[in-house]
Amino acid sequence: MMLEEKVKLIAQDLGFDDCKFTRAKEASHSQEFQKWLDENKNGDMEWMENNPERRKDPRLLLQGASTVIVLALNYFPIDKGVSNKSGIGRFAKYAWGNDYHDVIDKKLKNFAKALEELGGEQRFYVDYGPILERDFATDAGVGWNGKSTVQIHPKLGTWFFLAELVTTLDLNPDQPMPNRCGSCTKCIDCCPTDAITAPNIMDPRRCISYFTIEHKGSIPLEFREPIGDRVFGCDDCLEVCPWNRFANASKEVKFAVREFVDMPLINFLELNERDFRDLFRKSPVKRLGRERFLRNVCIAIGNSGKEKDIPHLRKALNEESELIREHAQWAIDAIKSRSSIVHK
Ligand code: B12
Ligand code: SF4
Ligand code: SF4
Repeated sequence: MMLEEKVKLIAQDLGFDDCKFTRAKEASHSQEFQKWLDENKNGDMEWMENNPERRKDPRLLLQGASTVIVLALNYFPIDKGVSNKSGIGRFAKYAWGNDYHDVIDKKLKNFAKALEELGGEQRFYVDYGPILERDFATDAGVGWNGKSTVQIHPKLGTWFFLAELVTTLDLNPDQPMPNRCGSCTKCIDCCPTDAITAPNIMDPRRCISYFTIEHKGSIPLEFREPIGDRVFGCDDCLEVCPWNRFANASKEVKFAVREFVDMPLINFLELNERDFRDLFRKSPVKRLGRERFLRNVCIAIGNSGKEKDIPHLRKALNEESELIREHAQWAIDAIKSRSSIVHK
């Protein structure tokens, strides 16, 4: 069996949905990335500024790096209608199950061990690593970077994670595929905050995913209403993508839908630190922390709640955190101003 086939078999055995190879070389859009940094589009994500040269070129990650192995893992959950009930906040689908970092990290460790036996030395990454994952995914022919900047796979659509192993093994590269967005602009048109400023250019400082997951402080007033009932991430530019018509449910049991996805928003206001940690154990939401999560919950109640929710928000006005108090007050005012319009 050829080395390439052996590696693809390892990926399949570990449950990955796709595995492709490309050369370890400077990322094809390293200049665009530098421009993005120079324009401070990383916002609060200061960690993106750390050693940008390394992020642009995987040869700086491992001496003798020859190949980038790019992996795709489907996370599409079976939707039981959870996202449509009133009084329930919306979590991005990628967070409906257990934290993908932990799930994929385990698989990558085993992958690296198997490659060692084939004579390779490697570093592996999923999300947190200093590598432009979508550039290498495109070069390897996993899919193409859609106008939303999300990588589209011809069979999985938008609903998959990326992971990479940078290895000294010399593997024959796969062929990139053409960009198949065509004249479609659905993702650009649907974005509630106009964060996709041009095809393939997204400004995180306008993105709901950024505000609800990465942003540390108070949410700027102009973005609070467009956030709607979202409490963690945003899927709008993914949901509308026509390439999702082929998507099937993920086979990974650890991505099975967790109970918190279906919990009434007001119940989240009752969580103390320990309850929060217990409820979101092994979930990516845990890393957000209770304070920022309740900030998001207040906005979602402010946008979708009713007068009966006001007493719950009033309780939140006694929180120690100024961040929570300020967002709870905003939510009370938003509900009141809506109901005064209705009563007029
Ligand atoms: C920072 C980050 C974010 C930020 C910024 C996103 C962004 N678009 O930059 C925020 C918090 C907003 C975010 C949101 C989301 N993220 Co995120 N994120 C990342 C992270 C850590 C870095 C991305 C990055 O380098 N951004 C900098 C910009 C410049 O790079 P880029 O968007 O990848 O753009 C490249 C191309 O677009 C290209 N390019 C630029 N200009 C042009 C012009 C033309 C004409 C062309 C052809 C190409 C091109 O060059 C750029 C550099 O390579 C990656 C993991 C990683 N290490 O790569 C995950 C990652 C991109 N995120 C992921 C996910 C799942 C999401 C969300 C779907 C989560 C959610 N539902 O809320 C959203 C999607 C929002 C969106 N439209 O992108 C997945 C995406 C998987 C996929 N199928 O694409 C990744 C790969 C994590 C993973 N390992 O699976 N994310
Ligand atoms: S994740 Fe939401 S806010 Fe961000 S670019 Fe996509 S649609 Fe716009
Ligand atoms: S919605 Fe349309 S333009 Fe956007 S990524 Fe999907 S196919 Fe491309």
